[in-house]
Amino acid sequence: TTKQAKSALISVFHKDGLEPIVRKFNELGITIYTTGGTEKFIRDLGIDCVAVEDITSYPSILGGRVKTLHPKVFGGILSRRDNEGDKAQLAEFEIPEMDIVIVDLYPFEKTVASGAPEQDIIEKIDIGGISLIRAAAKNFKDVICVSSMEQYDEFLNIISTDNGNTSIEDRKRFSAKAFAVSSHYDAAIYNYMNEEENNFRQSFDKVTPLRYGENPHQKGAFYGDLEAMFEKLHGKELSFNNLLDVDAAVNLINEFKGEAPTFAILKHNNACGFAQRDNLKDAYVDALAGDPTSAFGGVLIANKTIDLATAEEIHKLFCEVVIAPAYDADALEVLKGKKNRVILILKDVELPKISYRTALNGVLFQDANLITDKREDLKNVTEKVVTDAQIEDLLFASKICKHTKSNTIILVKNKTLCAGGTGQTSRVDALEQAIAKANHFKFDLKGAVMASDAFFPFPDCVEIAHKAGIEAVIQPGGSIKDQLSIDYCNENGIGMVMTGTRHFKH
Ligand code: 93A
Repeated sequence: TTKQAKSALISVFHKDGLEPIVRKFNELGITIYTTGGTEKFIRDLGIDCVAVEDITSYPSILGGRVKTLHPKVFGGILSRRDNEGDKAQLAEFEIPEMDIVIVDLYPFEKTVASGAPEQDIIEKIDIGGISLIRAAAKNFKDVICVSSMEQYDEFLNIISTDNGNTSIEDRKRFSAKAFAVSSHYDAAIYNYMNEEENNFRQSFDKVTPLRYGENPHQKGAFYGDLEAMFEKLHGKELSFNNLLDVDAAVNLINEFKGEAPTFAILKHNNACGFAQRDNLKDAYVDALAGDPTSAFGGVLIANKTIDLATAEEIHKLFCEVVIAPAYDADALEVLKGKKNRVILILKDVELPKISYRTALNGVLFQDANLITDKREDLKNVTEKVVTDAQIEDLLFASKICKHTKSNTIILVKNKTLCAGGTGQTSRVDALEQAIAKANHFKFDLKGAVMASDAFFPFPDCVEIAHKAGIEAVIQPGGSIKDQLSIDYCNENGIGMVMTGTRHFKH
């Protein structure tokens, strides 16, 4: 059905392009209702109009935040023209019908792009305008909604062709466009509010094709900005599996930024060697001693500049990737001695605070695990008070534990990883794997400490640990049977601290 428009509400931020429409309305005898700035623009053209304040008997308040948000405005937009009740209520409350709604929203995106301060950006979140658009678009049976300057020409054409008449097809098409405008507008606000996620998603625009995926028969690619994180100095292309290891390595070493020289060796995303010493060479040598078998073909990462002495040690090992914040020139020459060895500088950048991974037919999203257990978080729950030196080792172990696949148990002594149990289906298995590995590589576990990524459901772990020589334990706590583990520790002189924070990693 066609509709003869008799009234229009105009509230536009940008006044450009409006003049011919307003003149056409004037010519067709269409009554124009309008808001402050738009009213001035129309009156300056010498054309008469009605201010919304005159309908609402209410001034624009809160510095313009509330100007059109009123039943006397929205009633006239949303009323169903074929509904007797609606008609009666418009008459009762003296609400004028609106047949045309023209809105140009506050320029939110432009304001964000201009680098304006947050306060200005927030003020550019249009509330009244977006509501006018939604109301008019909903009532497309009776109202035509012009929600974008792009549509002015087409709209002018429509009303000029048939004396202000609009067809239902036109109104429905303009309604669809209105919802495109409003959803785009809200998505822009959402993106602004979720800055972190937005920046992260933008980095997906860059693609690095990979030779293959996890296995040679799988295709692979990396979506992200590797250059923002690394400077590659040497070596072959990084593979899919290298990238996963590099990710694990970077996240792990990030926990030890600014600490004494620390070296980690990773295989299959878990640390198999890890040590902190007064100098980097010793840290590397002792990390390697933790599990020289696994280290073969591993990914190496240091928290300090790699010097010549360290490089000479590393050069004896077949390893895929070496990562460090910097390299001494002579050290770099030594490391470049193997053609394929990838040498990366890890730039001083913040790591993403969120994470995504595919699951089923979608994507799982979560905040990154940003909690690092600290001295202040520890609650000593046993009669035995853990010593200062033990606390150092416990926190050290907990940081490695946080970056190891669950279920995990990490055994540490004197800032050295003795062994870890990784990715086991039971915590007891993880512990037994760790003890067996430590024994195999001839670690004396007497006086070592244990970290667990989650609570102990039974006292079996502390019992096994005690028998292996472990003297202090760090764990989140929270099991209904915590007390059984605590009792066992008390009977056997073990110290235990609880953190309250679980560190699952899957
Ligand atoms: O601050 S608002 O969200 N509050 C309102 O009630 C309202 N009504 C219309 N902004 C509101 N508008 C917007 O004002 C329109 O979307 C348009 O961008 C602008 C037009 O204001 P003026 O006619 O005073 O220049």
